[in-house]
Amino acid sequence: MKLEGFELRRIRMPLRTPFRTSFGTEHERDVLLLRVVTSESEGWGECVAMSSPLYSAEYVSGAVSVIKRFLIPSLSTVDASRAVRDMARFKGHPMAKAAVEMALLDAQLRASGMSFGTFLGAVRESVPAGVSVGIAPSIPSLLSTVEDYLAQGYVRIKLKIEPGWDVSPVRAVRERFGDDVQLQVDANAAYTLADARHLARLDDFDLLLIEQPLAEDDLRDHAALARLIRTPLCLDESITSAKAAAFAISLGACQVVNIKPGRVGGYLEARRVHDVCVAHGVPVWCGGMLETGLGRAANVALAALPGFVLPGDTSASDRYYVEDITEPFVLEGGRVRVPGGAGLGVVPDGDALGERSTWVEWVPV
Ligand code: OSB
Ligand code: MG
Repeated sequence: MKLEGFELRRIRMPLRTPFRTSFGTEHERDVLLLRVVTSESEGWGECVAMSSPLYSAEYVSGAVSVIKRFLIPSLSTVDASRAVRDMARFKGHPMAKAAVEMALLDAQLRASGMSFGTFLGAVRESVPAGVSVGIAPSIPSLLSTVEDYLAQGYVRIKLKIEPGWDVSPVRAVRERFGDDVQLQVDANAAYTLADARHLARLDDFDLLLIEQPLAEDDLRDHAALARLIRTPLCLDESITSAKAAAFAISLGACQVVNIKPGRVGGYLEARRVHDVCVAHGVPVWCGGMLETGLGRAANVALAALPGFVLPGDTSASDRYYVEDITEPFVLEGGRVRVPGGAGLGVVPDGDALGERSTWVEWVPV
């Protein structure tokens, strides 16, 4: 199988409702898609970098640049694991590398007729769906959003928190919806160890976990915090590789791990993070980055691996977008189905892509 080139495309995906986190408010997603063309098949990759470097150092225009200038020219083969080794000499840029890897894996798997799920080692045909709820303008508005998601069947609610929006929204959700709702919070690194006493107030609400309370590079402080609170500590931003996961676990910096393929450089590394966590008895769940149906298809396949014992941010398409670019992922009894077709098992709709594209460029290999 010969590599012919990559089509890079940016599409504009307006979010159904603005998504506010401790690092900013997203109104629409500027998504970079890759379509790799080989002599035998095509494959799709989605880059999860956001417009601005607020969640991590990467951003869409930077990803476009590094993919064109360095990653594509470094590739010697269609084979995805070989490509990951080719790209490894360039430092950083895991989200850009993950998008290239995803496109190659998809092309390779479509050519051989195998699904992402089968390739990765999925053991379930569907996965339970959680939903990530942004910081709301008021408590009543938060409660009506959560009520709507629970009515749709989401089996776990994650509240975004920040200083000034933490204990009161959690208390309000518990008081209104009861103790049976699986509830967790995500701070996106908005606190410091000096907030430990305040964060310990969340212990009263029987949360599944608190996600990334402190800075990305603050593993020692996370370990110290874990000794000061009872709520299990989960890391997102800090887990940049399987090695980082092993280190964080050995330090006592987390009891749970959020796995996002983009953040760790791809699905192959994501599977290694899963394996390391399983070996240490650490539960994992699949995070999200507001993906379109393409990234969602791959995430849902990953979330079907045996160590994913907590519901992920693997929501239905209509949680994010009025219209997805693929067949929409829908909630069925609180679960999302793992596609069974070759590769990702979904393809983007040509018309939808055309309408949403803001930029396209063909890069030959
Ligand atoms: O921290 O998990 C996060 C979205 C964008 C960037 C970071 C995060 C998130 C989410 C939403 O929480 C996850 C999703 O539903 O895709
Ligand atoms: Mg997070």
